[in-house]
Amino acid sequence: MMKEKILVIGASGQIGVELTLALRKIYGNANVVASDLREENELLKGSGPYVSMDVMNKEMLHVQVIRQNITQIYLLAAILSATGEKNPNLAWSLNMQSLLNVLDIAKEEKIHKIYWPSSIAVFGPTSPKQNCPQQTVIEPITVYGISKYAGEFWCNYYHQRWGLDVRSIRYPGLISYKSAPGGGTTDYAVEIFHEALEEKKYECFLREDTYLPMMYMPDAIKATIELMEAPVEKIKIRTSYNISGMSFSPKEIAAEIKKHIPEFSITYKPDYRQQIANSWPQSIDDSVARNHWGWKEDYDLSDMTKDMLENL
Ligand code: NAD
Ligand code: AKB
Repeated sequence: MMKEKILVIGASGQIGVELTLALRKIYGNANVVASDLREENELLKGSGPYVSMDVMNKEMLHVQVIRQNITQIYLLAAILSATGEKNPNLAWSLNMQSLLNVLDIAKEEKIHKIYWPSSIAVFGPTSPKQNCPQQTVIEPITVYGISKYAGEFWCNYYHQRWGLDVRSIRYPGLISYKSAPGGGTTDYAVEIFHEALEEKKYECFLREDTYLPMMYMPDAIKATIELMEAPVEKIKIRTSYNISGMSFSPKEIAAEIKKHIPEFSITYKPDYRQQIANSWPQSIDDSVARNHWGWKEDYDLSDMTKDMLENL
């Protein structure tokens, strides 16, 4: 078997920390190089190599790939939906250029596998709201969604034209307790747990009936690793796979938390993120990922809530 050396870009972020730790368990600490623009996350310290790096600096990225003998890249650096609407130019430039830098270097250096996440944010108001299929009308209205949709086609292009093995998942909103979320519309579903434990109340920035597709982080990590380890002939979608975990509204997650913290209360003060949430599907059809590489989630709303409250 080929000796793998993995570079995780954006390793100090919400997904990066947990994915880096999971990859280190599989491939060995020394074989997974974490990198980020910001400082190394506390949870990563002492667990393996860390390089401070701006993915926009293509030369520096190229040097690191050669110096560290990198064979696989996981690109997680991005600006998410809510922050993206505050600075659309920056979101477009980071989300696109980081991907093009990685794809170009991967092509030159014969990196044999690349992971780049897309998002349910590719879907827009004209996509089906319920059980949104893998292939459907896709007209995103956020700069983040536009960048993810364009990115999907760049991945497909590099695969078709140069045979790069780029794999991708359209993550739903991710819920985790280890590292904080970084400026998304679904972040309320993480904040609510912290506030429930600390303040016994939470003011939600989305309306009570705003259903969104969500997933617990252990499922997202499992999906990512299973997708990356699947035999190449099973990966037939080279844009990005729909995957689904659960769907709920703020009212439903609040009711679930109340089962464990009876004094918890929630109020609602929708802001600009409501419009973003309204443009996304409420649930996702992931039957293609299930058929192609055997995707199946482990956590529903009740399991996730219990586990979050136990671990926070
Ligand atoms: P995050 O914001 O928590 O982490 C991103 C990391 O990238 C940060 O640590 C940041 O410092 C780093 N970064 C930013 N600019 C950089 C640069 N120029 N060079 C190097 N590093 C840089 O984001 P996340 O939630 O971990 O998301 C990771 C990926 O997954 C993103 O592509 C995101 O779009 C996608 N995704 C996330 C979710 C979610 O709910 N978290 C859902 C769908 C898709
Ligand atoms: C966001 O809300 O921007 C992210 C996502 C669904 O991509 N969590």
